[in-house]
Amino acid sequence: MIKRNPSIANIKAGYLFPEIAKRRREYAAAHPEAKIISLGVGNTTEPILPHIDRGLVEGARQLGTVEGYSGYSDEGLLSLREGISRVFYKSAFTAEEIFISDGAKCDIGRLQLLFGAGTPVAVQDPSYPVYVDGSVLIGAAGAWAGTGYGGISYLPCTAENDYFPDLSLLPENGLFYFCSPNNPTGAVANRKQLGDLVAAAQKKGTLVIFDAAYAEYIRDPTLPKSIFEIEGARTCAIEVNSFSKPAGFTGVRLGWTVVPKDLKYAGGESVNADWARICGTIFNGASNIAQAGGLAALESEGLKEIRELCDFYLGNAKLIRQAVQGLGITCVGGDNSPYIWARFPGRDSWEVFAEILEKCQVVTTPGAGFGPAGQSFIRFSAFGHRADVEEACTRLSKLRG
Ligand code: PGU
Repeated sequence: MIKRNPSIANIKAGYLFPEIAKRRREYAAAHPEAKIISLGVGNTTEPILPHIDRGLVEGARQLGTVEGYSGYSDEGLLSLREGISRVFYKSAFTAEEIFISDGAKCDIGRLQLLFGAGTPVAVQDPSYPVYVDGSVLIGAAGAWAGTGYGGISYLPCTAENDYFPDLSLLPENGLFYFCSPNNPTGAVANRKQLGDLVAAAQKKGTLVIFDAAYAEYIRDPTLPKSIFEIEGARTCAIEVNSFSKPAGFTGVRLGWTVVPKDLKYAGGESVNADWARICGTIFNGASNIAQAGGLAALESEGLKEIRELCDFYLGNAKLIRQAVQGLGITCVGGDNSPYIWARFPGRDSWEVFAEILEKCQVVTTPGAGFGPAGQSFIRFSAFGHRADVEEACTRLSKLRG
């Protein structure tokens, strides 16, 4: 028989979120009367707001007309690429530097094809598990471990270092995944920190993959929403972003990746040209209906709706944070991000997850799933209907004592 890709054997048993869903199902099967509330996976719950929704509906309707019909859209609608550049990057990028995707996660997975198995990879610890699992799948762990070549390193980003890594640990000529606002801690890097990151990346030849999926949750106007607000980032960074969390497109599927033309490999070749080649080969473009929705989202009414939707989830985050703090539990996040990161000193995070499920019938996410530094933490997601979040907050008081 055919041999299994050895990289798959190096991946952790199950992807974090399906594992949580499995535990929820097991609990529900054993307690059919329980009304379980999820503050677990960061999945949007509120209806898409009217202007953006009309864009989606109109996009679908157009497909039923001779004039409006469209087929494959390859790298994405020109108007959408230009619109993203205008709205989020002050038109600093040409349309050829903005690639429309079916979501940030999908591009995070595909991006590693640019670099291959031998590239050393570093991640913030804790961070979104796809950075590590995706790197393992491409072969960055396993055979390379301990050889001084390739491999994955975890850079602690905890309260002790203001959630910002020791930049001397950046992998030389490697990749560094950086997410701000961070999932799960909610920490947002300030302008000085991002400036230091760009300077260190340039010095060490590190390419930063900057995940800005939660940028629209930033409410502090002094905090940067994009790494490209920092001078020099064009030569050392790629940014992934998404309509999922700001516009409620988790199921619609639409995102984008910025690959500047100034970004070059060690040999001087264009990363942008390679990314265009990869996307053209293994990706046939995002849904044209989703892109019509994206266009509506970029109009002024759409942007107002994005603000409104993020404000709603931030309102949930505030309630959760108050409830958790009210129990005397230390927590951060929730002010510029939809996640609350709560500390349970000395406890195993899967055990705390089980306790919260058992006592409160509330699903959370155990911090250990985001990396070693997440042990003893729980992530609460603020994505939920208001009544459910309020009910969950009331139930959390059962953790007292
Ligand atoms: N980047 C970050 C930092 C994320 O947290 C998520 C979703 C994504 C990208 C995915 O964006 P898409 O554009 O929708 O692909 N994180 C959620 C959902 C879990 C998952 O597996 O993606 C979470 O709960 O962490």
